[in-house]
Amino acid sequence: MQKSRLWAFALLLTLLLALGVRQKYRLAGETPPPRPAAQCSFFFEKEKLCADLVWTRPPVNVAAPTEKNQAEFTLRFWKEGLEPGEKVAADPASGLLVSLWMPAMGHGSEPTEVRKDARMPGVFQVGHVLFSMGGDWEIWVTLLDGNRFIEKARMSYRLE
Ligand SMILES: [Cu+2]
Repeated sequence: MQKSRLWAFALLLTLLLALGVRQKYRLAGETPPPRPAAQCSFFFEKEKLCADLVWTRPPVNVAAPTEKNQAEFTLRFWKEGLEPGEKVAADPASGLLVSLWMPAMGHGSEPTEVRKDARMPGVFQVGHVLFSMGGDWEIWVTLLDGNRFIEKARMSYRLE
């Protein structure tokens, strides 16, 4: 009597464990991998390309900004590697435009200067970033192939 109960218990436990393991695998299989868009400042859907922005000279909010108030940042382009979370430096299309836009007021700002870092693949220095006023801005990065538009992506930026 006691022994058969023990067997029944062991069988039940085995079944439950097996089910649990299956469930775990099924769930893992169903969970979509995190989209790169969530991990980078700019995500280019068509090119499956990410770009991260790092300020090297952060913007300052001044009443009448001039040349000496200009900000600078580094743009690093990358693609997802084979390992999860792996970032592989990748050069984007041949041309790159970076522009500033204030959507609420429908105006832009002065053109920026984009310079390719010759030593490192996928790295660009962007200078002459001059926000003409405080508030909510967008930074747009446009990929070009020669003069042909490929795609663009934006990042929100608030200048306090
Ligand atoms: Cu404005």
